Amino acid sequence: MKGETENNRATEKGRGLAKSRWPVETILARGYALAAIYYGDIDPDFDDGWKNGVHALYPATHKRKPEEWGSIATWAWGLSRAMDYLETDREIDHQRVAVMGHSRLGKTSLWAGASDPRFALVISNNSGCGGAALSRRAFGETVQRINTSFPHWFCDNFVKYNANENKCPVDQHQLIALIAPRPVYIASAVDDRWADPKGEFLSGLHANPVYQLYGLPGLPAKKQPPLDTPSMGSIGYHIRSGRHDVTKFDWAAYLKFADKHLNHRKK
Ligand code: GTR
Repeated sequence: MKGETENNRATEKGRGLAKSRWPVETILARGYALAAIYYGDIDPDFDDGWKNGVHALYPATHKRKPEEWGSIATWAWGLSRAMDYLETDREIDHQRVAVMGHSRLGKTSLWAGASDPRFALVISNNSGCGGAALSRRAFGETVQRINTSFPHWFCDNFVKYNANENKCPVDQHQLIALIAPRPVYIASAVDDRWADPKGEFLSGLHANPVYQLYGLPGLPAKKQPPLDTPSMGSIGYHIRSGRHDVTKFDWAAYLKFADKHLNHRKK
């Protein structure tokens, strides 16, 4: 899923600025196709009282309920609609589609993967709070912080857990577990403390019991691996050098993980 620009709206000026995040030639050379979606086309990333994006197609006939979709769920819904299309495209092997997103779109790819089992593999790049990071650690970005900065991202019920994470009956390892038995990769960056790399690792680790119910290995690393050293079972994880970004190192790991699980060369 294509990431945001500086002011969260696509502009001509911003076109191509993040191209280092998209090593298209490497991806194609490995035998994969790549489709990118601009998330603002599904639901623009600002709080407008649910009037823009696809929300306009679902006019409110009732008062919005506290469990109704926020923007992250809307973006994930858009990914499922893209999958509807991919299922009709004979050039695409729709049984081996991976979904990948960075940051707020890493949160989105996890939710798309959890809610739509047609995604055969799920990748979260530096997704942080509301993505792979455990909320209960309240390290870096907290539930209160994210709900304050981005009131449109989650359903209104999430606000109940502002500075009250322990009252929430679930945490993000359960989001990872919802993807089981399908493979999921969680990537952190060491300087991206806002996203809580340790909390991202722990949610992978604590999803293991569910993968084990399927007889699968889950995440092999029992403690956070050294820098730049991916650990790959049915759950993959790495913490790489550097900041909040998507780099060649990240893609090399994703391609290796996809080769391992999607086995695309042996048809
Ligand atoms: C930050 C936000 C994070 C992350 C990031 C991004 O401002 O606090 O949760 O999603 O934006 O999407 O770039």
